[in-house]
Amino acid sequence: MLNNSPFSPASPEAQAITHLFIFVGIVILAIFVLVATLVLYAVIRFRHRPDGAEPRQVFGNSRLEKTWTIGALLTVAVICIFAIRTMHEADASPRPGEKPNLVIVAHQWWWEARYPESSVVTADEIHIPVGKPWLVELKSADVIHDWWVPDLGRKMDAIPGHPNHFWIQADKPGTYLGTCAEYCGAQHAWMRIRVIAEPEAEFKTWEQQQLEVPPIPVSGEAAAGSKLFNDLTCVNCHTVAGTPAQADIGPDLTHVASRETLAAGRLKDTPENLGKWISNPQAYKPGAHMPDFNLNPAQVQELVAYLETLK
Ligand code: HEC
Ligand SMILES: [Cu+2]
Repeated sequence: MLNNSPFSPASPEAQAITHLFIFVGIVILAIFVLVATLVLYAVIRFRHRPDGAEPRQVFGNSRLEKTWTIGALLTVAVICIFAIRTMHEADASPRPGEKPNLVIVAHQWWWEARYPESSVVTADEIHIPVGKPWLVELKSADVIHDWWVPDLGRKMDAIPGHPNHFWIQADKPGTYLGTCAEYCGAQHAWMRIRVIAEPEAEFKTWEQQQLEVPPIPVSGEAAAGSKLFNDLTCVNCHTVAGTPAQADIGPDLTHVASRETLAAGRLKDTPENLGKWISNPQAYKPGAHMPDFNLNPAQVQELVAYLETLK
């Protein structure tokens, strides 16, 4: 059915939620049909007639009243039992002392992803191995955000000063899309998530590649760009492994050229778009916390040449 919706669950947690959603939907539909049928019946059966005769007047029927009171109670109780069961399946709490496999930090307006075991750091595109339940610790660097990748399970708020935990798991390889689901300021709509689930071997290859420290270019435009990157204030906000740039106000750029998108899904990651973004980020994400540097075209070209070496 629809991809990236509550109808295409791709993990046990998402499946539990979908089953509850469908079950409650059926109960609601049954109640609606019952009520609508009774109303329709009453409208037709007791409609105004030419002879003006009144139907028999009834004042209270304790058997009927008891039936619908108990019926409603039972319905709510059954839904409650299913809901509690789903909460257990979709929201299992970590065992005490269990370390997260992934730490996700929500920022205005992008997602930082840290892999504590391998020390990989990336942004917006989160790779996971297929079929493994991973414990995620979710934090916020500024305001309340909300993690939501519908295919992979529950929504979870990212609250400043209060880490939350959830499980992430994908049954099949693929790219699962999600987005911030709690209004968090100007660029909330461009705070997209891509979860890329890969077979273990591919995941390990990706991890190894992310751990490589890109060589510092020594000649040509890329070298000039690398110098510019240090001289301009890029280093105050970004990290590039193996260089003095070690800040995390903006996404880690160590492997920016190996990502699919830029600025949390706003642009496809191509050399041309990299140039457009650094020329004027405010044109693409007004309000984003990266200033417009009024770079001249030569500077843009050099910076892009440098950023393209960061595979
Ligand atoms: C004041 C902090 C700040 C400075 C200075 C800064 N950036 Fe950024 N940068 C950011 C933030 C924040 C983002 C994420 C914006 C968003 O998606 O909302 C970003 C995003 C980016 C991206 C996209 C990365 C991705 O994975 O999507 C690139 C490339 C980039 N910056 C390059 C640069 C370059 C080159 C410079 C220097 C000319 C620079 N930045 C200076 C804060 C900064
Ligand atoms: Cu948001």
